[in-house]
Amino acid sequence: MRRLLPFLLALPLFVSAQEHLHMQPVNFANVTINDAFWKPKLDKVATKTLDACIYQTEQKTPRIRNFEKVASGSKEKHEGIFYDDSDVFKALEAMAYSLKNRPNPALEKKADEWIDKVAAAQLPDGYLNTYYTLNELSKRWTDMSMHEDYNGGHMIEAAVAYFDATGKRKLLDVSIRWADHFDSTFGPGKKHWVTGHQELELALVKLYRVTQNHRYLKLAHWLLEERGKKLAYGYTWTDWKDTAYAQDVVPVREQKEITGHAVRAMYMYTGAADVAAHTGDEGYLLAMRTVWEDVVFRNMYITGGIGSAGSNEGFSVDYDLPNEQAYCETCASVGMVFWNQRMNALTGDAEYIDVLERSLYNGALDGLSLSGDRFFYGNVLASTGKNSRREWFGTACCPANIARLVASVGNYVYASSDQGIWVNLFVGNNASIPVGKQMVNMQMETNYPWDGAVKMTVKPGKKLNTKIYVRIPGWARGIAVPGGLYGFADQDDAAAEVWLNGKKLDLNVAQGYVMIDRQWQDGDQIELRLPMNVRKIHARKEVNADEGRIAIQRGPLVYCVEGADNSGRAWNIVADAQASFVPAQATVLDEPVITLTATLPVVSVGANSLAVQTEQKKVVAIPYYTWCNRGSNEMQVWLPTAIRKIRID
Ligand code: FUB
Ligand code: ZN
Repeated sequence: MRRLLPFLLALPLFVSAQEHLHMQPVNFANVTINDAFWKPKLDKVATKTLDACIYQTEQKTPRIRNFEKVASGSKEKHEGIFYDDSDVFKALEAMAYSLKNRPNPALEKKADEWIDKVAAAQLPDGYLNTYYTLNELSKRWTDMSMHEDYNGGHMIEAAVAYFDATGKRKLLDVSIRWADHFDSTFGPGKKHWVTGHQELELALVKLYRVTQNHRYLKLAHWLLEERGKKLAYGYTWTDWKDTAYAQDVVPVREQKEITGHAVRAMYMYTGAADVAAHTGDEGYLLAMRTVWEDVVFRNMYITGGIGSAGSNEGFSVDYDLPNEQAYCETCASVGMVFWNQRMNALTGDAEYIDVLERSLYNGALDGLSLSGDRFFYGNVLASTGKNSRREWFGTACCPANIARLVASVGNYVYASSDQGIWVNLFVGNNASIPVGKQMVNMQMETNYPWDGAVKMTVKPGKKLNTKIYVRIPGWARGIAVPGGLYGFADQDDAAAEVWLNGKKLDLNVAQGYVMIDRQWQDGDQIELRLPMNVRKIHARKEVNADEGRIAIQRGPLVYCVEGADNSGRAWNIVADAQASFVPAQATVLDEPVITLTATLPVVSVGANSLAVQTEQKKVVAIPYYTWCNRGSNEMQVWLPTAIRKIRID
């Protein structure tokens, strides 16, 4: 028992068999991040982002007030938007993760205060929704588009996270009562329901895992099965376009194409993958792979962002990936991280982590300012200077979403099973990883994403025969992205290297990993050396927006040219194919970065305004996620390779 105790203590409070998973992601609570890239971001979320969320939720907007009104029996109406409750819950979830990373009694007190207010707003039958309770209770559960389920789902996610972080059950009990209320109203032999904004599905699986109550898993499965049967058409969705918008045209297991609202889609496929992890539903897996290919092969930005159209906050037609008009919501990139993690765990294939890494370091991280308290809702890939990071939004789904993702980023570093350990992301950390019945300590030291050297020291405590799988990113093997939507425009023969205790190993890569099978003992060392040459990328010819242009990438980071480093201009630069970009250490505000500098043709209007002139100038590119932190100014990710594509006005 004494041997088992550290293992039990290191596990999250709840574990459940997910029989059909290839491996289980290692919970962030087991992964102490201590590197120079992510650790300051975790700290910034804890000190700045959460403060911003709390201030906006409690003081600047009526979100908390709505709960207080319900609790006090006030006759006042709901203020704000019908899905505002969800922002309270998402902020609570981020607070929970942050408390686990760095205990903070004042933050915990604030969370407890909010939870008391939420609990006081619950009706005796378990219903909880401030919009309907204050405005028109008799109409509750009459309109599937009204996010009652979405709000409930976010409450469940917050409850599970807070219970895990603090052991306190109050919000969990509220959520159980809410879920029981939902379960008593909807389900086989009861009323039909198609979630208007998917979210509850994945949340119910989390509730199942913590309570071990099978009813919640069945309910999640049932909700997924309700889709695509036209149950909401003519009732909630009155236009066929709306059914595509909500991924409700055909049943989930028959879906082949990505359609509609990007965040809805991501949350739904995440939920479907979670259900499949328990049920082994092959239909879901096949459908998700086909839809995933449609996303990644034809509809994803180079930043890993998705959902190019503002009209539906989602997907339009294949290869329609405008840069200046990109919608590319932060929440959609967060959803890409969720879904790709699940796909990796179901299949054991690292190409999902390639996509996850791209979305995380680029599309998602761009949503959070370097100061930690400003946000992007949409993440354009080109700007004429009209974009700015904002303190908050009317629809404020993104701020707390990026906060909860960053605070729990440790979730994505490792996965394990009784067969071994999978190293997915390269983040300096000290981790306790369950392998069968043994806990393995793993220390990772790295200056990634700036440097490609990753040193891992393995300490199993007692000798252990097992496999360690080290991901070799696709971008380090000549694969810019799975499926070839983007490809490298240049040749680079530098290859990744894996060393074990000072001896170089053959690079046999299967499913994106190098596997090392041996008897491990304390102090064994794996070194990964990733080639960090600057790479030029082009898009498939079908992507009109990127025609005649290249993007720049180094390691997992996509770069952009911003006016702040280039005399205010970013649209008058020609990146000829021969240009060579030289890395240099620099800072963007207080963020240490590697910038890339090249001497390139820069076009400007001559003194007499009658002619243009082209001069060779030093041009600086910065990591995309750091742009627009020095005010609004021009920016481009895709640089023209010919003068006919430049803009000098
Ligand atoms: O509807 C709730 C959230 O608001 C969605 O996920 C976002 O796209 C925004 O519309
Ligand atoms: Zn959002």
